[in-house]
Amino acid sequence: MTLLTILEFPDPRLRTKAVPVSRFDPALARLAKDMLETMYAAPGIGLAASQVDQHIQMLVLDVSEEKNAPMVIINPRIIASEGRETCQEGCLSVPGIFADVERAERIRIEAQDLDGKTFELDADGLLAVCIQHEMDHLAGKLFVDYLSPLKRDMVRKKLEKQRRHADSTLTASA
Ligand code: K1U
Ligand code: ZN
Repeated sequence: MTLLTILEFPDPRLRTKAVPVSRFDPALARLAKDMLETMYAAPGIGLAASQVDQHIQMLVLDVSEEKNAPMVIINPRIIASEGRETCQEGCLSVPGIFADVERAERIRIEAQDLDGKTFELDADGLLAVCIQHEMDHLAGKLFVDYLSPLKRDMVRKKLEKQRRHADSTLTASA
């Protein structure tokens, strides 16, 4: 099993815009597999390639209860959307922080699979929220960007404090 390192806010690499995938080769399939393993281990329900410092338009997700419905979505494009809905979101790149974000309630995307085959997918509920959250990552956007600058700065300070505490705990036990 390969676990990839997940970049954390405010790492500037999370702001990189992902480029479209053009080579559907075994290396891409390997990255998708490693991303799924990293997502399940975190644990999370989604992961964008940008979060593991691979700036290509690929995301993985599994919003099933049983964690037995992995999906790999490449070069996604929202081709229709309707309604607005607010949902509480978390992010593996912003650990321990949860905030309400308003997004489209239903979306239809066009994307490609690992063989490069184009498909369309209708999504609502958690699936729609998760796809939009991961597509934001591919555009270099984070869910904390929907917060006020003041709240975002509070999040940054809280994460810095968490990291200082984790570092001092590690030093004390060394
Ligand atoms: O992109 C990410 O950082 C993954 C993120 C996806 C997401 C969650 C909630 C709303 C929108 C997008 C996560 O998976 S955070 C962890 C999480 O939500 C979760 C973890 C374990 C069980 C259930 C949920
Ligand atoms: Zn995220």
